[in-house]
Amino acid sequence: MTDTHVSADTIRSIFSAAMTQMYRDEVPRYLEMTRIVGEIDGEALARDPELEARLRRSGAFDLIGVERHGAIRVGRPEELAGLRRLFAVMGMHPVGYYDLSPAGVPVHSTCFRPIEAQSIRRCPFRIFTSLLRPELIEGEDLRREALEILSRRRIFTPRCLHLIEIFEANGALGEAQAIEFVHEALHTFRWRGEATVTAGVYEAYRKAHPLVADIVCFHGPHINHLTLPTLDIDAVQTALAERGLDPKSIVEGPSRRAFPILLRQTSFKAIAEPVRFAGREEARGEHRARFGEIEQRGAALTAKGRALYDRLLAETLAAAPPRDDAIADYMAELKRRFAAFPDDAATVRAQGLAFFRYAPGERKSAQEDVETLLREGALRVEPIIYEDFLPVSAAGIFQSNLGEGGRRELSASASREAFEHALGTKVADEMAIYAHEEASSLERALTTLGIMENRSPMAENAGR
Ligand code: OOG
Ligand code: NI
Repeated sequence: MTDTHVSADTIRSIFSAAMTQMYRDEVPRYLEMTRIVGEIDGEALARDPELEARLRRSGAFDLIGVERHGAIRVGRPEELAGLRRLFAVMGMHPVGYYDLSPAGVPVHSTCFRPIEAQSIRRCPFRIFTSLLRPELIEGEDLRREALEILSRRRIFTPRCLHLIEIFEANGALGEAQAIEFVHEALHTFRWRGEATVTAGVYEAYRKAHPLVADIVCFHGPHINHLTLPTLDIDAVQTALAERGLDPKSIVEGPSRRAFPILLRQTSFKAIAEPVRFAGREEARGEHRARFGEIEQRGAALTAKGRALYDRLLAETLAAAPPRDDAIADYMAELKRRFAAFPDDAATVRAQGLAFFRYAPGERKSAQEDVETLLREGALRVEPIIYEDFLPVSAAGIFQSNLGEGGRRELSASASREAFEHALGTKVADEMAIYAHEEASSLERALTTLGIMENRSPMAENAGR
């Protein structure tokens, strides 16, 4: 090969930029949202003169306005396995298993994402990917027909598959190949405004579940949303409503906090897009699936922190369900319940509720004890940002974007083994990734300080 090799991080960056361009063209409202987020981030920076310096220190400044994630849904196990190979070219690997059936959504999911902190910093783009569970479609005929319809489609171009094979054989792509790969891969995620089935068949699936129709009735896994980060999600939420972009009624996740945890997100509701149906009469109609999302991320929680989060959220939902006519009650209840979650870094860390990254500080110290080093400024600590998703939140996203009828009661247990079998590999455990990052950062920092530590930082975190 004469071509110089391109890193996976670079290919992901090119892909993320191309995907963004495509989505802005396909969904103009998304571009409108991008402008609003830009204005609000600008105001947030102007309001708080310290903010820029803080963001620059953590590396987050350069990622302002850069898409964090997108989401797709596929129908067949082979399609999921193909996506695993495609995303691997871009350094995106399956992390986490999400069972959406408790929320009445007949899919299970993972997130293809970069894993190393350095890679995330270079390009944070990830794709939340769901696989249909046909066994949860109600109605024997619909179930059988869905498999038949899906078996007829091919979601990757032959050239894309060939380039994936080249990558797998050589461990890398050359420059020209990388550009071509991104171009070919985009075809898989493009919206074509064309159903593969008749209007009647589409309607049958839409009635069964709007999400099933979105998966079964089209050429492939069109990108269903992209997500921008923001510095002030509450301001974006207000602005979206003021400018008529029709946001969901609540910001999902915890309430606004001094020490942000996990993530908060909101979106404008799915827009109606014209669709041509198959069949002689070339019927036309519309399909509602695609939206734009905004997120603001906080610290990754340990198992202990997550359990506390889950309990407080469950209590909130039980006491004041977020009904459209009672949003203020829900928000007030959320704030009240989450007062039980410590809201400063020191307490969160002392109680082992979140993961932290350590680095050598500016001062020198003769001490060796971590807490003493921190107190004396020889060691610094910052929260590790959560890079994954909330099952509850994900389910909320599905529902509020599918209109009426998006919610069904599904009695299905998680089916992680089946998912991993389809995927062709195990999904990585996100908790292990955060724990490893915390432990290795501490080890590196202590080594840099010249402290020979015998105790293993890993052991220190065990059981969290
Ligand atoms: C994915 C929903 C999950 C999020 O931000 O929680 C997600 C989907 O609608 O297909 O992206
Ligand atoms: Ni999302």
